[in-house]
Amino acid sequence: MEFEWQPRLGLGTLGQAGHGRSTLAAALSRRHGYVDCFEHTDGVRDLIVGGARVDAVILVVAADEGVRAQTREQVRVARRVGVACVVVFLNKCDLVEDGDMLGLAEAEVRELLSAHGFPGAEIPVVRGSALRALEEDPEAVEEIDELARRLDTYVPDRVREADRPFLLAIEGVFDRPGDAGPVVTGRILRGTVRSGDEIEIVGGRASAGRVICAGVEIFGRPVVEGEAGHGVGVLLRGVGPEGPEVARGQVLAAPGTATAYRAFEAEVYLRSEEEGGFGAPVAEGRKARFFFRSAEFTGTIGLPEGVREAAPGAHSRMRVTLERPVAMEVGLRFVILEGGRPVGVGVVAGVAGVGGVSGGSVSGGSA
Ligand SMILES: Nc1nc2c(ncn2[C@@H]2O[C@H](COP(=O)(O)OP(=O)(O)OP(=O)(O)O)[C@@H](O)[C@H]2O)c(=O)[nH]1
Ligand SMILES: [Mg+2]
Repeated sequence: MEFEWQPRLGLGTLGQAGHGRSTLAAALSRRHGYVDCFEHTDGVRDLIVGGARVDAVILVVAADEGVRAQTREQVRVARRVGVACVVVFLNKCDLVEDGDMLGLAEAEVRELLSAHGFPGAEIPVVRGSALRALEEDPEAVEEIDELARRLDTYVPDRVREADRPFLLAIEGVFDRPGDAGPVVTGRILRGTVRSGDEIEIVGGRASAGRVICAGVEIFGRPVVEGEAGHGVGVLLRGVGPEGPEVARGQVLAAPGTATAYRAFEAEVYLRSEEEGGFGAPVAEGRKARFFFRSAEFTGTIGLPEGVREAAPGAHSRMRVTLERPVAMEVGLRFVILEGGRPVGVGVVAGVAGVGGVSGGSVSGGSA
């Protein structure tokens, strides 16, 4: 075959339970490399808890049933946690003889995707039968190949972390005699940093502002450049008393590329008691610790309009107000801690101005 699918992306399958996620993942993996089948029935939990980055999801919709409740909820959450790309596989077409019905099912999915801010009109919808493909039916196999081709052409290549704007999560701050300013240590999450670069300090208790990188070190040795993935020391010039201060929990960022917020919306999975989570439902107004990147912050949990409690062992939506601003963006993951134990995992789904989040509720079902 001339076409060759490279598993260059984080890909997962979503869809209503029973619509054929596992069968499709098996059919696609067998011919074109690894595709992750989110294992939980609701799929939403995998989007929130799954550590691996998901570049795109294949939304599996059984043609004989069409869009169902889980399909809707998954599309909503996928959008909220920042999944950039969706491709649809209209499965079980072997069960549907009526071409009009296939057209209707396709239109329904496109409409659902559009309602949540995905480009529903242009998203590829491939019709097929994962089960027949697994049984080596040639026509069904060709449909799977078509799905792989559409994934290859439609889903953009992942941007290398090193090619994105510089971002470092500050883990430590040290003063050394003879240096022009403090040395900040941490891991470079994105981009690169070099001596002479202008850097913005964002978030945290300390006042933020712009400083200059006066040197980069790896294991205490000066280097020309630090790159995404490296643990580095960054020597800063221009930090306090007149300039900004610097502390653990802030980030260093390329100027203008990071913003700190106190209030944010999130999609959260609270662990069940058996998983080490809360023993009882979490009420509105409860305080907890939120761990972002390299530090913990105290915050207050808010719940959607009309919701009194968030249940352990389930997915919920929250609006959190932190005591101090943290650099964040949609898609950023965090852990909720209680007495030092991880009791929940969340993904930032929306942000609002520092200190001034406008009135109340977590936004509803549609985007
Ligand atoms: N007729 C037909 N049946 C299919 C097709 N794909 C999957 N099935 C059947 O549908 C049922 C569910 O398929 P799975 O792949 O287990 O679905 P799933 O979405 O992973 O479901 P859960 O993991 O149980 O939530 C199984 O009995 C499959 O054999 C298909 O293309 N045509
Ligand atoms: Mg399955």
